Amino acid sequence: MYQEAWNLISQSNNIILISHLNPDGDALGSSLSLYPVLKDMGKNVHVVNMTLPLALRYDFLPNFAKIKSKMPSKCDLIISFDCGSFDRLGIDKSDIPLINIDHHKTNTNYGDINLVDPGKASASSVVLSLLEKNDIPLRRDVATCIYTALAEDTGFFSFDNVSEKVFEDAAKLIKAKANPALIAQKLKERNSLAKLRLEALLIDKLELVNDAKIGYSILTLDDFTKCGAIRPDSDRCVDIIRSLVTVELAILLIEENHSYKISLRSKDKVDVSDIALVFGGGGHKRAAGFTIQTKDTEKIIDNILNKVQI
Ligand SMILES: [Mn+2]
Repeated sequence: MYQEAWNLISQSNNIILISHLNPDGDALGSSLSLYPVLKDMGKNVHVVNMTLPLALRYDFLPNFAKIKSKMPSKCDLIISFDCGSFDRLGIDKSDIPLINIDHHKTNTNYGDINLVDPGKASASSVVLSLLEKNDIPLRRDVATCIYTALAEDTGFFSFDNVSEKVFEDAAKLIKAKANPALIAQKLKERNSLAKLRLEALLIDKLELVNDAKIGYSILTLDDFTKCGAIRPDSDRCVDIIRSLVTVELAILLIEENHSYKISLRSKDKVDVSDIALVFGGGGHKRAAGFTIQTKDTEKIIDNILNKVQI
């Protein structure tokens, strides 16, 4: 598969690197990590994400400013990153060949070539393997992107996807001059006041059920306005709910224009990707999500609680 993917990349000239809507560090880091490599190979490269605005905490990633929210007209290959299903790319179906680079166990294998390895802690680790198998030396800008993605998807080396291999990969990236302290500071210590206000509101509205083993909260569009917050300010807010000592399952409902986005997190008893799959979403064992076209939050919560036994 890796060889087949590399052959297709080598034969293509106009390449789009695209990641999932509401991108996280893995989505942006893994897609940006291939940009300098493909440019060095003489390709025309476009980095696309259909979300606006992007979270600014990722602005230190090399080539972040190159990300556009529009598909270029000329293209002969699309490479998608960290995206479990085609609809999460936010683009129309086309006949353009697609390489799907991912690590979600719920991935629907929607690519013509699928480099999907659920054993990897991040999509960027799949990119790292692709580069290593083709003897591409690790440049500092590439290492920074891959490390950022790996650090965020492992909760800065604290989640249960952390293994010896993760640290081996991290060591290689640091050897290639990725800067762990700087990356951590850029990602974790640049919150806006609006985000902190949103987090305070979320805690204020927190509901606990099942002997406080399940915690859920709701952020409405009004809440965002009240706090002066924008959508990326709610990234990782669901982790605050999971951090409560009794909570096994954390649920956060975030209102969108015509729907609700539901984020699910678990400690060790619930596989939240199973729940997300029931509602047409996907993800990992400890982190998953889905979108639902209703504004009836009571019904959403009831439906989720009916699927869980803890
Ligand atoms: Mn990921």
